[in-house]
Amino acid sequence: GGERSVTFAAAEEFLRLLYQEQASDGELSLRLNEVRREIERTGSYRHTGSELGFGARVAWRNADRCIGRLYWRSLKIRDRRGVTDAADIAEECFAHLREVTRGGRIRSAVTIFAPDSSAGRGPRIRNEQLIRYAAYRGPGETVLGDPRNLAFTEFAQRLGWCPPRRRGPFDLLPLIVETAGSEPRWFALPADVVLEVPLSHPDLPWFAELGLRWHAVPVISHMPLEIGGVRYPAAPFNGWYMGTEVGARNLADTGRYDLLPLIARRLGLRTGSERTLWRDRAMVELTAAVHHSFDLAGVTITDHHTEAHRFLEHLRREEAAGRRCRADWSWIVPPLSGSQTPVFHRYYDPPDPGVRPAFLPAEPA
Ligand code: HEM
Ligand code: NRG
Repeated sequence: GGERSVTFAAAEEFLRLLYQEQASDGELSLRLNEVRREIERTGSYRHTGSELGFGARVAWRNADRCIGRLYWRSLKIRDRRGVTDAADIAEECFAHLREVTRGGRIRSAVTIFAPDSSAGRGPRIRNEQLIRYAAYRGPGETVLGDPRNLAFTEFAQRLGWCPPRRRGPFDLLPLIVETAGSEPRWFALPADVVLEVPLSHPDLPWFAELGLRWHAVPVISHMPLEIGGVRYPAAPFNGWYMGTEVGARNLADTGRYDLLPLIARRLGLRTGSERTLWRDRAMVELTAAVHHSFDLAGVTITDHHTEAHRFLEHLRREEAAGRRCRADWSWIVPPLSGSQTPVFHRYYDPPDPGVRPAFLPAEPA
């Protein structure tokens, strides 16, 4: 399964959007005829470079959970549709990381591998992000590492990946690539493609001794990209972090690193009663430490106050362009001090799962 043919209707809807937004009408009918014949003959069609670029940028523009959409036009496209061997795909993911990290001056990019077609399934990256930390069970109910990645860590081990001799809370997981008709293969991330930031706090000297860290670049790698009816199952994309993602979620959620009780104790807060707001106070200091540390390391990061204003600017621009901008309130509002940001105090055109081009929900593993 997984092979698919493209409907002309989906191709036409996309090409009309592209020509409406950026080209003349004369060429549209020519291109439509060409694509219609190609679909009849092969069951699919090949996007031109500019169609691919426009499609990927509009998929970002359509990402209703993303607060960072103001810069959707600046997405860099890495067209790697011709790369099909698993080892070469892994190399291209590493090259993506090198090209976007730039010592901390992060830029946004997407690498697009082969689509699903009647000729066969495109490749899949089984990681949810290119860079993730392993998780190990025990003793008892405890977990070492990022509990979110327990199942993935076990999967990697079943494929033959071995954790480092001394297991730690921030061990890098391997990349796992699956190509049509083959077993998934794992590839260790070369050390030089992963930039990490050790966490310290501007006024709390003990904070650095906690040994916390996080990786500089989030690269989501499990969301298929769909453009004009064509589905690209491997299209890893990245921007940069907003501090709350790390400080108020990854390191704070009870199902993740769950660090607020530890930090609150070190802050000398009374954790016996919820009403002292020890969780809230620890979350603020942890997120401030994330901002401070990324700044110190010269790594691009944004904060939720700045980004909320930028997002409202994005809404104004989209409205001025005569477009509707859909947004998912529950994802747009930051997990810290929501009501102190302007994105909290309004509603949005609601998400519509049928909108295309789009980054689609991950396929079940
Ligand atoms: C989600 C910020 C770039 C597509 C998000 C979220 C944040 C965010 C805070 C919510 C994440 C969460 O709560 O887990 C940013 C920032 C960017 C950026 C600061 C800096 C440039 C991008 C780019 C793309 C993108 C380049 C695609 C080309 C998405 C998508 C989601 C998302 C599809 C939803 C992810 C999901 O459903 O799990 N973004 N983003 N973003 N963003 Fe962005
Ligand atoms: N919360 C996730 C990342 C989700 C997407 N966030 C971005 N995307 N900033 C985490 O790893 O914490 N991006 O493309 O920049």
